[in-house]
Amino acid sequence: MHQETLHRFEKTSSTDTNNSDGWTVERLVDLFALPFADLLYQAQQVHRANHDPNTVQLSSLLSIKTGGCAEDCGYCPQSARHEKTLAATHLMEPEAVLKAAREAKAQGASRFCMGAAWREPKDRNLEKVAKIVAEVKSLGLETCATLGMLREDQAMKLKEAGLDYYNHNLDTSPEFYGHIITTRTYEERLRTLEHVRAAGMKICCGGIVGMGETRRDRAALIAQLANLSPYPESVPINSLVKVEGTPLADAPDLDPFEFVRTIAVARIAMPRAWVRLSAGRESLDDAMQALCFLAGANSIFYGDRLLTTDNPQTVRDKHLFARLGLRPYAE
Ligand code: SAM
Ligand code: DTB
Ligand code: SF4
Repeated sequence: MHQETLHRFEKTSSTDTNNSDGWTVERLVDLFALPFADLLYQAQQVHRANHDPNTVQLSSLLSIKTGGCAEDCGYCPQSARHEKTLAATHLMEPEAVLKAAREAKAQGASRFCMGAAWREPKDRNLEKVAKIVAEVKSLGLETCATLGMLREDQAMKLKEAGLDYYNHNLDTSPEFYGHIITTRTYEERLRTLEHVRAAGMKICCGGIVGMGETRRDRAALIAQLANLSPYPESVPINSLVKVEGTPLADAPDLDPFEFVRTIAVARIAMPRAWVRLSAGRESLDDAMQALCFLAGANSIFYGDRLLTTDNPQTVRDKHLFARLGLRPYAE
């Protein structure tokens, strides 16, 4: 289907984003358990009914404030509570952020995502970020930020500044969550998502697989996401990047086919979302990435760095897109 037609459809159809019949964990576990070919076939059908299957959206990331974070997220190299910690930086100057945003745009990114290692932003920092957001937006890029927990008035300020998406992940199932993070609750995360919605922004919310969770946990994460009403417009599926010095540095490897299955189940449960093949592409070979696109991933992080770790080089992604006949999404 042509992209323009799809977008008109997106604006007029709201029924499929509400999931009024709900997704149970059981139903999603059953999808996970399908033979691989059957699962991918279903995911492809849903994908093709809702998206141009040869278009992939490109989001570039920048860490605008790195390290020294008060939270204890077990996967994260930016926590100040782990054995090895990254040096904490100040919030970047607007001009340096804009330079990175211009470069991302020149490389073909359509969305620019700014990340800060905060539990929550202080009001004076939020003002600074809001100004940066307005300037990035004026370059003609979609904007996204991930700054930790937000109050509703803070979300309103970001919306007024021109922020399109707010990223705040649920990370894993409610049951497994306490094994990974103890300094903020699942409920608090859900509350931030409510504030983002109330402010009228789009939600970018997903999680991480490969942290030692079970398949049922992966299904339960997707159930949480899919049953948000409406479900997130953007769903990043990260594969754990194992960073030395973090508690999860030695987490057992996850079978890459299970990662592909997670993407397929997310696609089936959230037909219209951008499902992003997110962190962890450095450890997936080209064939595995192609399977992720077949399973319904239609967005990637694009650019040589994620926040603090490496991502595939842009030249390599351009080559992969050419080999697969994929085009970057452009509005
Ligand atoms: N501090 C803010 C917060 O946590 O909400 C924003 C930045 S935080 C780094 C954004 C997300 O990056 C986390 O929620 C997590 O899902 C993801 N992330 C962080 N470290 C990761 C890792 N080592 N592997 C995969 N994903 C990771
Ligand atoms: C998301 O879900 N993944 C991105 C983004 N949202 C902010 C972050 C991935 C971080 C990977 C580890 C790092 O580079 O520090
Ligand atoms: Fe801090 Fe975010 Fe890292 Fe958690 S994921 S330690 S909140 S930067």
